[in-house]
Amino acid sequence: MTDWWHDAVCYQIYPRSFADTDGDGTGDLPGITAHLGHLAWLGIDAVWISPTFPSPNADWGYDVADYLGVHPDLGTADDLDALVAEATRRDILVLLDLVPNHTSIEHPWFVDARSSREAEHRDWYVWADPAPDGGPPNNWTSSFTGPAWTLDPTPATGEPAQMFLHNFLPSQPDLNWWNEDVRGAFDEILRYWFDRGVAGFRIDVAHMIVKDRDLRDNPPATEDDFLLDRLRGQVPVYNSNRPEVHDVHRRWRAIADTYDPARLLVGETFVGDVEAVIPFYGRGDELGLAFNIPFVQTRFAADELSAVVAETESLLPAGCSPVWTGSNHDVSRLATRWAEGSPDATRVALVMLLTLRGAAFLYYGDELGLPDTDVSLDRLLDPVSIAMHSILNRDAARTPMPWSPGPGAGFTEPGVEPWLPFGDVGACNVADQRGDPDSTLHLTRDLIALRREVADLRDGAYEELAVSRALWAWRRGESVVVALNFGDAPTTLDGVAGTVRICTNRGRDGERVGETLVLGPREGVVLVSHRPSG
Ligand code: TEU
Repeated sequence: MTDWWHDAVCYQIYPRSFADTDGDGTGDLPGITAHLGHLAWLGIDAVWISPTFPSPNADWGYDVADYLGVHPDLGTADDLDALVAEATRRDILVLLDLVPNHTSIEHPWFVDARSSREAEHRDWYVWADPAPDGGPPNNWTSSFTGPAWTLDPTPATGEPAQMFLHNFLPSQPDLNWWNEDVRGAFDEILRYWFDRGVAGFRIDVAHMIVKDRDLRDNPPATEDDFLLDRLRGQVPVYNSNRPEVHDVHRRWRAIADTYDPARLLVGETFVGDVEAVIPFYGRGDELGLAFNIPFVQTRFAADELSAVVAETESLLPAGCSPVWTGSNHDVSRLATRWAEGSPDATRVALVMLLTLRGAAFLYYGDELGLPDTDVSLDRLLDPVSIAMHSILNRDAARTPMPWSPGPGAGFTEPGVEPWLPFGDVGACNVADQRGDPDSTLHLTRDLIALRREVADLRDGAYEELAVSRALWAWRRGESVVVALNFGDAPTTLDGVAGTVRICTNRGRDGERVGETLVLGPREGVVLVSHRPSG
């Protein structure tokens, strides 16, 4: 039997920014529950909710202080149960966001760990003596730049101070995944949520959790390396993507597979090339899906995107599905980053995401073609963006969902200042787009509905038909051809026939194509042949 996620359309919710029901300017879990109707109407199979756990919010929830709780800003455990129950009633699965690489500095495990070298949880984290000169024990840098080690003040016991490892902020100490008790604790965390009806987890930095046991130095980056590695000046050979991480993924998958339906583990496998993404699927016995970050980071050009897809398709083991996404809470939104503000290009991107083989993840607002919001330096709340504001603005993609035009945007009560500023809610909102059959929202919904209707869009093999700088066309199974024109000039594709079921220019829906498909500038077409496969 095929697992449910192979062709699923999932939807990432950044919970602080989805809908605020208690008028404090911050989104909450009842807000998500209240808007499940929107997601059911869209045809979404599952939601991934960015961290919901108690957290001091040094990294807005990605610094967890209690893996079994609910952040009071977002609601209560009962609110989460109610959300899962209502989602289940609407056939929507709920994925939470697990952060196993590190905890908050305020997690009771770390509070205990730093209290003494003899503390029960000391070895749950990665500690090392400083180098003889007092500096860090090795050259590892944090993913957020700067050394990955912080000296912890001498414990009250008077023992000499040691340094703890943090691959992210100093307030996010890395767990020690060589410790069997850490592994056991996370087994229990998985089971706890799976037993409560949670359908799976997005796993934060899934590739990074196990570190080199000997803490060896990383080699320097060269010109050929991944951009982030060049910025950090080193390739994270020893603090990331170690071979032993796969043991942990297999262990989690074994737990996930004991549930019915099987629980999904979708990894944030933040690696620089496609070849490195594939091993996270194992032989179908590791992560159910592994995010394809190279695809997200590829420029919006037919030849470049198609190359990533072709490589992914050629390397993935049989029975495994790719997963495609264009936006998330760490990058600029696809409407801005890929489409550079062009609504037509945004629509082409949505056709691409929703018609490639595999699972698709939309980020809240993608269904509207929502662009980034210009969040000025004085309004930034993400510490990483504040520190790196000349090159990074993660808050630009984390601003409130525009449900309607006017004060409050349907996100919060009129007059309430939202936690991050609104964008131009008059220009882009759910209510207006619901009323307009030509809108990007209706396009997204119709694409999802077509996936349900045409079996080849769910499980038909991907076969590249044509690629140039501007044109990318592929077949799905016997009956579907997708053709996207990324360019500014019209183009043609010969040798295809069928009915235009969906065109980004909706006026062409229903057009019959005999032999040659003509594509206008920045136009995408889903053509279904007259022998539909079901
Ligand atoms: O992201 C991991 C990660 O690699 C990114 O932080 C990336 O390096 C950064 O955004 C620069 O572009 C995950 C979460 O998605 C992110 O929100 C967290 O800040 C991070 O882990 C730490 O938990």
